[in-house]
Amino acid sequence: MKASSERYQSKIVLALDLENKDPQTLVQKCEEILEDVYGYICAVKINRQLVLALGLRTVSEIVRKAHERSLPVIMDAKLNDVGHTNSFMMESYIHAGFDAVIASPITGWRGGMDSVFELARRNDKGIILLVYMSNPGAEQFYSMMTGTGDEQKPIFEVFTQMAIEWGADGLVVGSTHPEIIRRVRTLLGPSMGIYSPGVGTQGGDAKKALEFGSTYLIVGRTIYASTSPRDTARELCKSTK
Ligand code: O7M
Repeated sequence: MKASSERYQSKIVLALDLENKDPQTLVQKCEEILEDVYGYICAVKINRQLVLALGLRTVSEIVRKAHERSLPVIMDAKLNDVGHTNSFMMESYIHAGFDAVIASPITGWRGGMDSVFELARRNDKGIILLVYMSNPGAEQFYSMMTGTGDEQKPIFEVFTQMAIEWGADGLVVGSTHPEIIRRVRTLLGPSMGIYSPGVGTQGGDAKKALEFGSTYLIVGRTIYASTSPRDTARELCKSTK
């Protein structure tokens, strides 16, 4: 991610969340948008909705197209099941060529995240953990206090601690919660990447997120649903260098 971000002078991860009932049109649109914003993004994120619509084999072709442009591709699987099914999903995503997979630390380590990290390490892939979501209701759970007495802290701080202990490669914190980004950055130190979705359409401020500690911005509709995705990506890229 660091090399790609430097190469393209961009902090933007394109969320490729396009929809179309016709699979062939959908693939074509994905490739068109990749071509259009090429040069202004540093990575691509693919959601489960695209895998549902196209199947993993076709999605792996899109991954290959992104790789041809030297762009890393992240699978937003939000993995959160028990070990053996997590392993199966992880193996499938690795086989499809993804460079990193997003998982949720909510399972805990033993029989949950342990196999995910083990597979990632063995195959030289990254794991990015979901620490605080961008939606307005995220506070209900992610800010919930846990522990007793002096040990009390919000769940997102526990997740941040887990990410450090487990050796995660990055964290997701919504751009719509800049104060949380600041707190997570303080706990993390400077080295681990914070990926922040929710820029633009969901109300998140790109510059503020970066100023408060984010490393990368995950951006979907603001770019691909704009009248000129290329111009929008270029402007966002330039204004957040
Ligand atoms: O820019 P948008 O709003 O069109 O899309 C945002 C993308 O970020 C979309 O792909 C979501 O799945 C993702 N996302 C969130 O919007 N909020 C979150 O809290 C977390 C994610 C995400 O990427 O999770 C890993």
